[in-house]
Amino acid sequence: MAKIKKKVALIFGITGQDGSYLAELLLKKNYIIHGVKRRSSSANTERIDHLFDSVNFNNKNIFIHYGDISDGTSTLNIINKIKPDEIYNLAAQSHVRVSFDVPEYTADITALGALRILESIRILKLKKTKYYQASSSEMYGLVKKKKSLDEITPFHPRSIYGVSKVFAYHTAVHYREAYGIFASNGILFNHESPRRGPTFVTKKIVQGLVRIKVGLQKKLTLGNLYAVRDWGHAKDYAVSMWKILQYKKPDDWVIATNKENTVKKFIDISARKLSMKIKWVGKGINERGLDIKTGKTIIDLDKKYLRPTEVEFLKGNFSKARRYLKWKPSISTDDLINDMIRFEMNKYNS
Ligand code: NAP
Ligand code: G4F
Repeated sequence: MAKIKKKVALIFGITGQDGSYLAELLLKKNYIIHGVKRRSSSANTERIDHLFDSVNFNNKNIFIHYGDISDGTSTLNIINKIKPDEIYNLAAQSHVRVSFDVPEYTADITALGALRILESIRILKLKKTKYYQASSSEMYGLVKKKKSLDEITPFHPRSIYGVSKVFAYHTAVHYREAYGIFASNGILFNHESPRRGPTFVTKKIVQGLVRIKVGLQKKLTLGNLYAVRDWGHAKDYAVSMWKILQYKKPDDWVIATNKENTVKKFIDISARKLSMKIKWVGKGINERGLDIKTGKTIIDLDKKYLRPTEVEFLKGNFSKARRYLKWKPSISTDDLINDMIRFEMNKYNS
């Protein structure tokens, strides 16, 4: 019987939240996976270490390469060596607030990084290689009407992170139109998980409240409590990335849950699940959350967590993905929070 050739995927950003879930998924789908890791002073592979001894058989299906998407030569060399069937570009300076502090660096990685990968595909004439761009709901930025946003809603980014993602989005569309490259955008709304980086708001809230609960921390300091986000689970969103590249043609897709919550609501739900009840007092930057049982302040605000320009409202309409990709979220925001709390509590329940 003829042997079926395994698909080969190359993941830029494999050490990140999404990269780790995507790698897990593709290994289960029998892919050979190559991941690009940038050099850092610590190992920084904790999100993918488990893949080397469980899902993977004798480490023959997953390979890690040193590289950096700020380095066009290394990016081209890696792509040339592997000649993958699918490239997932998940690499980015992905923190919106940090992009106000390091705008030039953010643009280099988040915007030009995408261009470097697409140029490599073009120069190497890899006609069969499909490209996935991790586009973001941050591109919508200043929305005119607080309604579900879709593939035709105009972009008005509010940070250099958002501006960089708009550049990368249009670069993918351009390489598709100009050179016929199979380049698709997943416009993903916020997605979280136990593996979320510690300075993103959901992880900061869950980690902070759990540490307060077990007596390791006194209070949690945050920024804007009234921003609205559409929070899904990263595991579901990894499935959408794969589906986007399996679709018959390259296209652009909104991936979301179409549910909205404020940061404050996320805190209240998380606290309730931990049997903590919060009473909110004060206004503006002086607003505080008191633990009803003890009367002590457990949440306060600091201007340093506010952004010069905020994205106040994000909710996504994923009808197109539901109809054509047969994708829909399977994990509710409630279960996302349960998953995140369970993970944090397990650190202290031994
Ligand atoms: P993340 O956890 O911050 O992961 C980012 C990944 O990019 C990490 O593996 C990081 O490596 C890597 N990276 C950073 N700079 C690099 C460079 N110069 N060269 C090579 N790799 C580099 O982000 P995520 O939440 O998984 O998100 C994945 C992608 O989706 C990002 O592009 C993000 O902007 C986008 N996105 C995320 C969301 C969301 O809600 N999570 C929504 C829409 C779009 P280190 O581990 O070394 O830092
Ligand atoms: O968790 P965040 O930092 O996520 P943000 O800015 O929405 O960006 C995330 O989602 C994007 C998709 O829309 C991705 F493209 C991007 O890579 C990233 O994954 O902040 C969420 C909201 C913001 O409105 C922020 O102002 O929470 C508010 N917030 C309030 N206090 C805070 C804090 N955000 C952070 N990070 N830290 C706080 O203390």
